[in-house]
Amino acid sequence: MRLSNFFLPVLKETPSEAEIISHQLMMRSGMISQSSSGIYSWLPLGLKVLKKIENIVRDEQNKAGVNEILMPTIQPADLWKESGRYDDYGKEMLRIQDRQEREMLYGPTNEEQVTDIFRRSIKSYKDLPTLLYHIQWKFRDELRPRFGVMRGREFLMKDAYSFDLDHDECKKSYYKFFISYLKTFRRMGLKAIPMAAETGPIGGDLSHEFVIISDTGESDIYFDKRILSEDSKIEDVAYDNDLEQVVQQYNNYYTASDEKFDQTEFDNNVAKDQQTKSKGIEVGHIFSFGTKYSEAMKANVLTSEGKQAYVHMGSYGIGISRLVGAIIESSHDTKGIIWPNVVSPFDIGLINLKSSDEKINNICDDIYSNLLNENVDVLYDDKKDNPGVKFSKMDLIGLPLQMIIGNKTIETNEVEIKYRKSGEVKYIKVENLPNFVQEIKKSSAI
Ligand code: 5CA
Repeated sequence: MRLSNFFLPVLKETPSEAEIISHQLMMRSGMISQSSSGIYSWLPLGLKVLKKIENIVRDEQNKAGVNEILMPTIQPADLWKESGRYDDYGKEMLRIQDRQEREMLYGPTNEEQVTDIFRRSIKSYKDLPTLLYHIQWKFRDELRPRFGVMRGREFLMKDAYSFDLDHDECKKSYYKFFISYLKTFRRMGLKAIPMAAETGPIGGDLSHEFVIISDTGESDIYFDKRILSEDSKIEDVAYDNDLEQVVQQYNNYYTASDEKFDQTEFDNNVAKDQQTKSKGIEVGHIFSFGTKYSEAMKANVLTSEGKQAYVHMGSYGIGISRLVGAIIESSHDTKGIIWPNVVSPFDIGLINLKSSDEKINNICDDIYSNLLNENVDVLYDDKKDNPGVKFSKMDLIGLPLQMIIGNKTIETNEVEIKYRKSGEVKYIKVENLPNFVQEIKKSSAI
C-alpha cells in the first residue's frame, strides 16, 4: 500500500479526552474515529489490526473444534423474557421497538439466542457436545464508557457456547476453552493470567477471567507471582490430552480479582515475597452455569436411558476490540505503538526520504514491487513530507521493521533497516535485500 493512497488521518495533538495511552495512540495514529460516546468507526489502520486479532481468535476456536456461526445483533425481547433476564439486565440493555411495536434489543450477549438455536435442532445426547461461537458486535449501554475501545458501548466480542449432557462433560468443555484461551493470548504476545472470578449477570458457579497486567487496568488483581512463569508448553497441548491436569497447574496458584479477594486466603497460600497486587485488563471471561438457561428455556435432550435431561451449558467471551487497546497498553514507548509482528497492520514500512529524486524513486518502486511479489504486506511512504515527519509517523504507527532509502542508498548502495522495538539499525546492500527478506520471512520476524 502506498501511503499517498492510504487513508491515515494522524493527529499532531493528543486529544484531550483520551486519558490512557492506548486511547491516545489509537486516536493519534488514525486507527479509530469517535462517532458518539463509547462508539467508534474503525479506520483502515485500526481495522487491519482488529481483523488480525479476530483471525487469531477464530483460528484457535476452529482448532479447538468449535463451530463458527453468525447470530444477529438485534434479538427479540421474548427470548430474554423466557430466561428472566429481560428485566434483570436493566439500563445497560438497549431496547428497541420495531414498526409492529414488537420489543427488540441490541444484543449485549447471546446465551438466549444460541439456546434457542440449540433447542430447535438438537434433541439427542448423541449430538453432544455442541460447541458454537460467533464474532459479532455487542451493545451495552455502559454507565461510564471510557478509555476508548477498552470500555466501549459498542464493541466486538467473540462469544462461544457449549452444550453438554451433564456436569462432568460440561467441565471438559470448560477446560477446552480455558486452554484455547491461553493459546490465543500467547499467540498475540500477551501473558494472560487466568483468575477465579465472580459470574455476575451471566450466572453459574465456575468462572475465570483472563487478565493481562497493566497499570491502566480497571480492576485490582492479586496473584502468586510464580504463575507468570508457568508455561506448560501451552502451544503444544493437544485437545485430546488430559486437559484438567493442565488447567490444574494454573489453578494451583492463588489468583483473584478484587471481588473474590480474601487476605487470609492470600496469606495462607502465598509466601509474602511472591504476593503480587497489580492492575489488570480483562481480555476474556469464561463461565460454566449448568442448567440455568436450559431449564428456563426448555433446552433438553434424550439421554441413553430414554429420559429427558436439561443440557449443561457454558459461555466463553473474548473482547476482540478491547484487545487492540490492551496490546497497545502492553507494547508502546514514548514514540508510539510497537506492534507484535502477528497483529501488526503491515509487516514493513518502506520510507522514501527523497521522493523528489527520480533515482531514489526508482529504487523504492523496485523494492516495493519485489516485497509485494513476496507477499510481504508493506506500507510505502512515497509522500513528499520531510524526513522528520516520515520518521515520526512510522514510529507512531509501530510497524516492526522499517526500510529506509535516501541519499546514502545512492552513495553506498545500502538500505537502512531499523527494528522498531529494539531500535537496532543495520545496513544491507540493495542486491542482498531479497535474501534478507527470505530470512526474515523464515524466522517469522515479520
Ligand atoms: N456471555 C459472556 C461470555 S460469552 C459474556 O458476555 N462475558 S463478558 O461480559 O465477560 O464479556 C466478555 C468479554 O468482552 C470481556 O472479557 C471483555 O474482554 C469484553 N467486554 C465486555 N464489556 C466490554 C466493553 N464495554 N467494551 C469492550 N469490551 C468489553
